[in-house]
Amino acid sequence: MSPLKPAPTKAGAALPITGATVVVTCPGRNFVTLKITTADGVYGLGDATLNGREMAVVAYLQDHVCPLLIGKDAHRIEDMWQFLYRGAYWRGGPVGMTAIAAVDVALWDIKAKVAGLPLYQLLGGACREGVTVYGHANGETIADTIAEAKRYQAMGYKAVRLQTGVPGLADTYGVSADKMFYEPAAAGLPQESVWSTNAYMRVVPELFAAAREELGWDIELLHDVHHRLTPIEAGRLGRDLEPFRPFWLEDATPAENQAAFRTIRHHTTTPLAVGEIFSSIWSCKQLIEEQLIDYVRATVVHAGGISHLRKIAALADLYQVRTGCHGATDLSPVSMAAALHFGMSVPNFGLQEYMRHTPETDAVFPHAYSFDQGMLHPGDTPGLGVDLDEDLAAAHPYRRAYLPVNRLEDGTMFNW
Ligand code: KDG
Ligand code: MG
Repeated sequence: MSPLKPAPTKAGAALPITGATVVVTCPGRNFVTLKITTADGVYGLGDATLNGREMAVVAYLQDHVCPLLIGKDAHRIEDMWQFLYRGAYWRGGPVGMTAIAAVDVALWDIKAKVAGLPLYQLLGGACREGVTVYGHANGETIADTIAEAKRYQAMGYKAVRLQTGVPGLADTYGVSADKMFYEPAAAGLPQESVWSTNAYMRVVPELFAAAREELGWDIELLHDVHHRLTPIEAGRLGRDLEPFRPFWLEDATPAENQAAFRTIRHHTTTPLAVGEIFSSIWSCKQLIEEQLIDYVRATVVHAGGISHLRKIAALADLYQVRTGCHGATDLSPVSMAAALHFGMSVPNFGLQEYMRHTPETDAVFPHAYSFDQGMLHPGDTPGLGVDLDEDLAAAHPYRRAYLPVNRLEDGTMFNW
């Protein structure tokens, strides 16, 4: 363990970076972690995991970013962000922005450790008692899905995402045998799924009708379309779900074309969430400024770190758009902690996704955050409150894994 708080130095003195290493580990699934060390012995961690393309970020960091960090002042977080973003000339993109995010989060971790404060205190302090989260209930049938949702309700969750098998399809996004620790990436070549919009559009309203009947109205219900619909289909599904008051409908249509969300908005009052694959503010600028969405799901690890996500949240706040950060299992506990410190401190927090990590993952990344009555709290440990057990990490070497791909019933390549 590095000292959490070094001997006091002159305020404003530089804190030179002396080391930057990338740790890849697979305690059941792959994680990439950047560790930045300073002359005082304080170190910070940043998540750099990009599911299915992990090694591209490893190379970006090791070959191009880490050599730039040595000797730089760890305290100059914004300047470092600008240096890496503008200095690459080739701006944006998921690989580069994930690498920048890892540096940014590691530097915030260092700054907060040096200050002796949990990170959210440096971000303006707590705006709320904790970060309300949603869990994932999924099942092959509607009855199985509702039984899972009841399990979450019993655990104290106030919000739950519902995903159910589509009759006639061999497998469906979001449904897995391994309920609590759902992980879509698998070893070997990408698994090929088959998709039917027609069958899907019929089962989701049935799921929500049954869920309201059995779960009541006090729990928030969410659903992820996972980029599968056209704007007009999304408008129809949103309208069909309106009687059941979903908290949000996520990734209803691919969002490269931000203006497409006007069509969905025109047809439904179901709240819309989008953005887990966004790399920067430019991916959601129009969506926010035209109030085409209600929740922006951009997250620390894939959208440039805490510094950049705060800019997205500040823009969103002007337009009554709230945050709804991605928090799937492919975001490591380092990301989860960063999301919690961010979520504690932004005024327009909405809801945080929380897919639990396995005990194997939690052992590699011991952390201070904890779940209680539907909320996560980042804890009061200085910094992010997450560590990395490097010996244990080394015992779980990288294993290549791919996310699935998706085809229509006639074989046409589609969105997964
Ligand atoms: O790696 C892909 C997953 O992060 C993604 O499929 C999970 O859509 C997802 C969600 O909402 O958690
Ligand atoms: Mg999603």
